[in-house]
Amino acid sequence: WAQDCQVSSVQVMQNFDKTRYTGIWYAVAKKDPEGLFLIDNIVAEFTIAEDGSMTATAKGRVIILNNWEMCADMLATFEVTPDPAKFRMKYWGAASYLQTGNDDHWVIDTDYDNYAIHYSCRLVDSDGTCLDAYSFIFSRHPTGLRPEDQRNVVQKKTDLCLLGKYRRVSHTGFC
Ligand code: ODT
Repeated sequence: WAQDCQVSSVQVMQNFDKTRYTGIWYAVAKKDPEGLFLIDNIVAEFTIAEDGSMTATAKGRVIILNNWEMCADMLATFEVTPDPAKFRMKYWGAASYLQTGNDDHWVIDTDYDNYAIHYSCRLVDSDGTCLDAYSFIFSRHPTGLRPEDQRNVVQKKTDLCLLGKYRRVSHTGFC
């Protein structure tokens, strides 16, 4: 059985519970999209608003205007879709010169307490595979993934056809 790498057949988290997903997540690994934005020291915090919708903030080290290194303060709102683990993420920066966008935001897998795997395909090719994806591996622990979660994360990276395309995200206290 060969992997088809079709974006439309990506398996996402079953019965995703956005309430259990709230709180702080540390990015420990990242597959970058074209035009890398967040480099490292990436921390996201998810909240459920009063109306029940999911929102998030994120910080991370970025380099803008060719050579200016700074800590980006980002905000996002999430629009629901018929699949509870698939959102549309509208995002913008606290400062106007930061990136804005509207991306798919899929939760591939999480145990809510230790790890989460996020995936976004920005551009689907005519053959149904992804031409420009990015993906975050999140941990509740700034030190990284627990050894017992690693096997599962490797399996999901493989399922996403992204094995070997991630880099480690360091946390040095820059942000
Ligand atoms: O870094 C890149 O190259 C691509 C990522 C750009 C989008 C970052 C926008 C973050 C907005 C605030 C959101 C928080 C939650 C994030 C969870 C997963 C990553 C998008």
